[in-house]
Amino acid sequence: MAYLSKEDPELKQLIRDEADRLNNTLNLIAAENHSPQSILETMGSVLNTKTIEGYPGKRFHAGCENVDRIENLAIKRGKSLFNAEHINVQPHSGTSANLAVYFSVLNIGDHILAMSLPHGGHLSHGHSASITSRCFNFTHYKLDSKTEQIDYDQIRDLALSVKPKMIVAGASSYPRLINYEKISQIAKEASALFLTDMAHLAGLVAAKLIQSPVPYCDFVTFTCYKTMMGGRGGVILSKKKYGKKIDKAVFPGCQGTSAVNLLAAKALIFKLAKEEKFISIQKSTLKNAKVMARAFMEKGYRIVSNGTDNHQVLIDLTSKNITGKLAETCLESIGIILNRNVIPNDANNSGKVSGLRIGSGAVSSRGMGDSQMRQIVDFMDIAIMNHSKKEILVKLKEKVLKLCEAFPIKKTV
Ligand code: DSN
Repeated sequence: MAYLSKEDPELKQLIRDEADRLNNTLNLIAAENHSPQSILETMGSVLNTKTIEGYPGKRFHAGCENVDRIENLAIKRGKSLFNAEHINVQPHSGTSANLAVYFSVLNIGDHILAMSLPHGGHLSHGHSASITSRCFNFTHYKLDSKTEQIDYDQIRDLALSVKPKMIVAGASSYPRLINYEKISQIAKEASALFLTDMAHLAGLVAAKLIQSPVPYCDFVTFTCYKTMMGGRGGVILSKKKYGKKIDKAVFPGCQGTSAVNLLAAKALIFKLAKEEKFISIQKSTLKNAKVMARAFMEKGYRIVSNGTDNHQVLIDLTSKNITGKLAETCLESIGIILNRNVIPNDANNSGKVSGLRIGSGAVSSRGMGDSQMRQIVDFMDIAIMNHSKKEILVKLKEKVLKLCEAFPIKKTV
């Protein structure tokens, strides 16, 4: 950062502080990951300059010969990685991608059936605070209250009674796998289109470790920075017959120019995702989540749905006499970074919630394995049980730092 150091040392120091924070803490945020240095280089490159309204070969500004090749490379690699008939790599984010899918084939006021946010769904799946709920008429399905897993009969009943134009699967907080085939059958029976938002799962799908929704869906959206480990931004996969509508909905429907540096980072991560290093990080991500879930259960914690099939573990703190908010703050004080999370049928509706969501992606990409996961669970348990005892927290912070120092953030996948 030689130029930044000279021109804005204050800002440079803030960026350095953030790099130190990342290195010196354990990142258990399920929606984050450490990207390879080559992704950071690509995002910070001269590609930042170009304005690219339109699509390769059909732009509204001159000088696109190189960026056309970059977008085409991202398209080719993304289609091949996910075995998709059509791909649009321009969405700025997962929410932009979902909005574009809705607007590509639906009219304002149309009905959509999606997962309720307190049961794991995302804001852009029709939460009342999201613009999606002001444009479309959402009905939400909930999890089965006993298994805390998706209740496919409930989805079918709602689909047949509400007759939505679209059914949305996918979640931001759901530790289990989704039966896409079953939902696609329900969608067919109800004459609804089927969108899966696999933002959290894209890396695991790319590594072919869990079922891909692509064969079963009309549309699949995802972001590139969670398990996918790439740069920021969203992607839409679709059946070929919706390709033109999707492209029109992204540009000019929902966005102007896209960010070429991010398109290039997408092209890069789609290449790296086929390599053994990426696949082995994804394998360890799955294993590490299971190890943490088991370790918490052995210590008497209730884990929502009693386990995990992906990178997430959702802990119910109700019996531990601490809110999600207080646990999040206490863990942050020892260098363990995660987020409080609402759990299904959360009794704590004060905004402080009863759950913690943890994700195994970032610690796995640092190279940590079974024994580090068990150590992390030990640290978390001691901190939660002693959240008001400063001297214990100070000692834990030192131990977390030691663990971080043994596993520096790697610069390559
Ligand atoms: N969807 C949000 C999350 O899961 O935390 C941000 O990506």
